[in-house]
Amino acid sequence: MLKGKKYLILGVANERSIAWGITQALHQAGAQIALTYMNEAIEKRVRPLAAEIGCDTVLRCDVQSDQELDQLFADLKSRWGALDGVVHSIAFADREDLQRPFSQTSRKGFNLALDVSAYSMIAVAGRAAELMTNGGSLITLSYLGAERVVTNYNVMGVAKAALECSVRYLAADLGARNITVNAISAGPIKTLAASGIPHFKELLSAFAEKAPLRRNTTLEDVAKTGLFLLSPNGSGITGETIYVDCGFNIIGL
Ligand code: 0WD
Repeated sequence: MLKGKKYLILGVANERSIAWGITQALHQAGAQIALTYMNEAIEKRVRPLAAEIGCDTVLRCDVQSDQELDQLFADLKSRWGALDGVVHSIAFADREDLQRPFSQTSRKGFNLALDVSAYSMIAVAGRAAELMTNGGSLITLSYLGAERVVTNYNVMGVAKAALECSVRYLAADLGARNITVNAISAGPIKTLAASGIPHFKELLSAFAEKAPLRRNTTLEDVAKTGLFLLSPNGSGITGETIYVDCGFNIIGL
């Protein structure tokens, strides 16, 4: 379905990463893929995964650096010329800011979480759009903590709210170029990033009890929706936050 199409994926940290689930789905659909890593430690984990899918475009990019972002897109331009889609699957907050009371959030911690988890989507989208000469699609990953208070999610909830809002403004900005921009709000999945959230295990079991589908969200659930949004099947959807959470978000009492 995606033969000949080219996708950039930011945020594969290991085989449990949501970005890796989406990468595999895109690969199975015939897409060509570029992966990024933020530092040498992550590079060591990403290269073997890239090899598994025959991907030879593995590039460095810490999204806090404008210079590294510029270099990434310059490299992609010279290798590929054009780009069809982007997966932005990156977030970070200081562990301390997820543990102390929200009212004690530091200015530095706030700026860090918002920079890595929300501004980076804008920085990536603007550069990617220049390569999407035939239209394209971008997706990012969000969480219910953007809208509701989830214990311990704290400053990351504020960052996800900014991210979802940025998705709407990006969609309006880039729509005239036939570029779609959407967020997937995923239910909790046990990944490296999730391990930074205190009491994550309890969150998982409470979630599976309450969710209409009575189970936790899987990588495959998210990957299938990612594939849909990034493929021609998602052509009429933009600016949305789509829940892939086994229905958890609809439950009141
Ligand atoms: O329950 C979950 N796992 C959910 C995750 C539920 C709903 C949403 N999400 C979101 C996360 O907030 C994030 O935006 O999905 C996205 C992907 O997260 P993930 O797959 O759960 O986690 P992980 O496999 O750790 O990938 C995130 C990666 C980082 O990993 P670590 O754990 O090393 O921080 O984002 C990357 C990094 O590889 N990353 C960066 N990449 C470039 N530049 C940077 C940076 N500055 N900071 C973090």
